[in-house]
Amino acid sequence: MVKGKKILVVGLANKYSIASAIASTLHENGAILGFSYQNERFEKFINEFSAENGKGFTEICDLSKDDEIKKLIAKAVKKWGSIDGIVHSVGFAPADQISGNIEDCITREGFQITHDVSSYSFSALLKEAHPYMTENSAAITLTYIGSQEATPNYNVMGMAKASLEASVRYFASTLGSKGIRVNSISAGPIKTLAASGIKGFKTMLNKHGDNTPIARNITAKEVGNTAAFLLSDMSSGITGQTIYVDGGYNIQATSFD
Ligand code: NAD
Ligand code: 0WE
Repeated sequence: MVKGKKILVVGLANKYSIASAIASTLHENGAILGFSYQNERFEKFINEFSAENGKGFTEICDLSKDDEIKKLIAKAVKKWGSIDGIVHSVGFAPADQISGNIEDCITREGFQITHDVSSYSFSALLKEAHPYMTENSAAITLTYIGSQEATPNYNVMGMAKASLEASVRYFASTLGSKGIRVNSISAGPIKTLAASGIKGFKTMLNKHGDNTPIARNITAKEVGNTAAFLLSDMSSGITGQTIYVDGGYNIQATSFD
């Protein structure tokens, strides 16, 4: 499906990361992977993971810094000559921006940081990488239904995800003629590092699982499989979309039971 494709994976922190499940599936399907990580804290894990799953390279990259994004893409181009795929699996909000009522928690600085790291970073990557992306290449990012529905506590992240989904449409629109497709996966809740920092997450996860058409939560592996499809030529007719991997949760109306 993605055999021989050179794919850059951004947003791997540990084995629970959605990026980890995506990278394993890509590796199992013959892709060559390069990884970037946010800071030194993740270096050991990334190097070990890359040795087992990558056959590519690893590079530190704080996505809030333009010069680090430039260096990352330069490294990929130096190693590979061109790029066939990008996985962006990154999100961050200061903790106070994703807790309580929006009118109490939103701040100018919190809004700016959340949108910078969670939305602009995807645009920044594509802005830098697109000249080196091949015909039949693809980029994906991860989003959440809180972009479309006012979800308790998700707050400023929801606003940033709405911006991220819009950016997918804008980049898909102009990069399509160059053979580059851009899509997002809207995943149902999964227990990861980012999620474990959220109070009441476990209760939410259980309720969510009971309220999906498939009567369970989705797995990171299921996101990985969809990611491999979207990065492969099997999805050549799909661009600018938000693909829901949420067990069908999003198609239901509010239950009045
Ligand atoms: P995670 O904590 O494993 O991954 C988040 C990643 O973002 C980490 O690798 C972290 O290092 C990286 N990151 C944060 N700030 C960064 C910066 N300034 N520069 C570079 N990297 C930075 O958690 P995850 O749940 O795997 O999250 C991945 C994506 O999936 C996020 O976009 C998240 O919003 C999305 N998502 C998660 C869920 C869920 O329930 N876990 C559901 C839907 C969508
Ligand atoms: O996108 C996310 C979580 C992203 C996230 C998580 C944290 C926790 C630690 C972003 N920033 C931070 N900052 C921290 O300091 N998800 C889709 C998972 C998630 O987060 C929620 C959810 C769900 C689901 C927050 C509130 C309500 C639901």
